[in-house]
Amino acid sequence: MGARSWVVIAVVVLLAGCALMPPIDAAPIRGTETNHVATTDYLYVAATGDYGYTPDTFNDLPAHATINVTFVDNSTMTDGHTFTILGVEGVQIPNTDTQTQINALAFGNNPRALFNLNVSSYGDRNVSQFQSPGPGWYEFVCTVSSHFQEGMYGFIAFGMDLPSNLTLPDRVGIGGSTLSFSPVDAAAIAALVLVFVLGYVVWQRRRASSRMPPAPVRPSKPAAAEGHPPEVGRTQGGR
Ligand SMILES: [Cu+2]
Repeated sequence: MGARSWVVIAVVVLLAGCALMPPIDAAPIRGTETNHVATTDYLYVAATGDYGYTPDTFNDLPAHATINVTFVDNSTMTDGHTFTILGVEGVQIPNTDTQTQINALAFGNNPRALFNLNVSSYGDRNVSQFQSPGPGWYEFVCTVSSHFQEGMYGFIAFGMDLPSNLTLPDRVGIGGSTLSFSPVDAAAIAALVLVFVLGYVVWQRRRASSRMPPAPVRPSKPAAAEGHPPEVGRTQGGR
């Protein structure tokens, strides 16, 4: 075979290779994949020091999918926390529910909880997974004694968004702060601040009044303006 033939073969092979290769700058083909039909998804949630979760709402996670959960303890509470997705669909649990009622929902079988993961101390991090149900929304709670009643709950929706009329706990320092005030603490702090402010105002007034000389008596005689400072208490006729 001559050199010319080799060149022809090389060009043919090169062209064939290019034809078989996918175009480099073409957009990735996503097919029918959307959030709703993903087969796996990841969820990251942290327990906070104010009896909260960050985030405390999850919208539109895929239904019928494997959900990988990472649960982190960002609180310094010594009794730990749980991330427990209750099995009852489309219901907000009243926050007047007792611990016994919460335990029945979380550990009973009517219906079974979707998922549970625990953390026990600050910095603790646990990973697990579960199969999400069909479209619907659920409440998740902390089952550690009294944490739910303190407002440790949130909501998660699969294959849909959460309804807009859910009430989330009104917490101080929501979003990862480890500061927390009970209503009694807050009232005590407010009272202290009030006492301090009142004390300061009274002190300022006393200081001002003790510094200020008695109001000068303005002389009515024009002569006073010519270099004879008026003497308080002396009458005009005394000169
Ligand atoms: Cu908790």
